[in-house]
Amino acid sequence: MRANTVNVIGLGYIGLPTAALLASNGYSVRGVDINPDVVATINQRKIHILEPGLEAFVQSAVTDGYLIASTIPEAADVHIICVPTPFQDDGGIPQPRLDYVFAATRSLASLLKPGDMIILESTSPVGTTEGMKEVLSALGVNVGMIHMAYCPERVLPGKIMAELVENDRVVGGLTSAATRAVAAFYKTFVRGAVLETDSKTAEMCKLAENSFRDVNIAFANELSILCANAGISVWDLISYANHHPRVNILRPGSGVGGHCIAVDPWFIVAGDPENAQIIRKAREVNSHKTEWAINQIKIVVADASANLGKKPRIACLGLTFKPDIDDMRGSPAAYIALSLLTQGYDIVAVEPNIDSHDQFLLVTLEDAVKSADVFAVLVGHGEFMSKSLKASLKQRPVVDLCGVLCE
Ligand code: SAJ
Repeated sequence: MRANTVNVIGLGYIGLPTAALLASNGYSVRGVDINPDVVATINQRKIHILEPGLEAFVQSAVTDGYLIASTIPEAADVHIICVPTPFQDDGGIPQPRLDYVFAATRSLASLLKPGDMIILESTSPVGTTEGMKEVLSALGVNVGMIHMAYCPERVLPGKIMAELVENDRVVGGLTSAATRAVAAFYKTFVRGAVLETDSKTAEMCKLAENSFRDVNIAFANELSILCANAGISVWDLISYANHHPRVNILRPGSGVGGHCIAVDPWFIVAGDPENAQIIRKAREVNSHKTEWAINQIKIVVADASANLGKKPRIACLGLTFKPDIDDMRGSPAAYIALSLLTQGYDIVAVEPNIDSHDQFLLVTLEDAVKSADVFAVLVGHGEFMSKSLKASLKQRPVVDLCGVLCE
């Protein structure tokens, strides 16, 4: 029997697009969030996050009555948990916090009926799906009658609506019956392959994917420092090396930001600190790259100051955590700019993807070129990849962390 009703718990970057997509596929969806403002916004057919295409999906889903937002879940055939899994950083190895996952699990206990599916999509340490089962058992739920599985989200911000449908998915159930039931559910709205495994493999798979990227970016960032010290252009080097048929070096930058790649590897490290050596080192290398960048900028500013005989104005080009988005979460670029600002440097910022910022004076690229003395390219936005910018900055003091002036 096809499932008809779905609770999606947590209406953030993953939950809301998932809820809207399911509604557009004819499911009757209750979107659940503890924040009443989020709930009110969605019920008014609006959205509280920026994601291309999402608003149109939400508008028609709510108008047609397939999506209703609420602060509490109700009885349903499928319950999808998409709540945050932050980590706690007390100075040692950051530890994952599962309070939101377990609170969401507890909120379902009195609603469950035989055959229901509970699916965890939040990035989580290995064993979390089993932990949810224990939480329900402790509350007296007969967990043998519920299909529980882990199915990680894999979408890229900016392309979420397309990737939710097109990407392959990995489904790992606590039992093979759960895996089959949950995989059959995803196949009703996913065009990519739906791969079946167990819950622990699926949990590790998500962490491994993001750690793979972190390790590869760390390699590029380490090369960039080695090359700078050796007087070699890392961008030329990477372009030559990538002509090898089995080499594909990623791009160095101002560090790794966002809420996934800079976080998820710690879930592996926290689970097995002794053996997760490369993964831990990669995190450290990528964080070090950001501190190194701050120092490079200070060196160039000190030179400019001596030449100009005054305090130079620094233009920080880019503040977001990666190119061509407006998301500032965990942004190394914003960290660099803020760190210089709080140390008394004269900073202006060019960020074409946001309208205002409460800490930085935002200026246009044109104004920055006219008024600043030193330029720090912190994010490789499309707007900065122009021949005219390259020409304008040719003879000026520049720290180009993204290679925009070399392309
Ligand atoms: N970055 C570099 N050099 C590169 C590529 C990225 O410095 O060559 C930096 C970016 O500037 C950014 C950070 O890495 O600061 C992360 O950006 P990203 O584009 O690599 O990844 P996210 O965080 O936007 O999305 C990732 C994706 N995971 C993988 O590519 C393995 C996405 O598919 C996941 O769904 C998402 O994490 C998630 O939610 O886990």
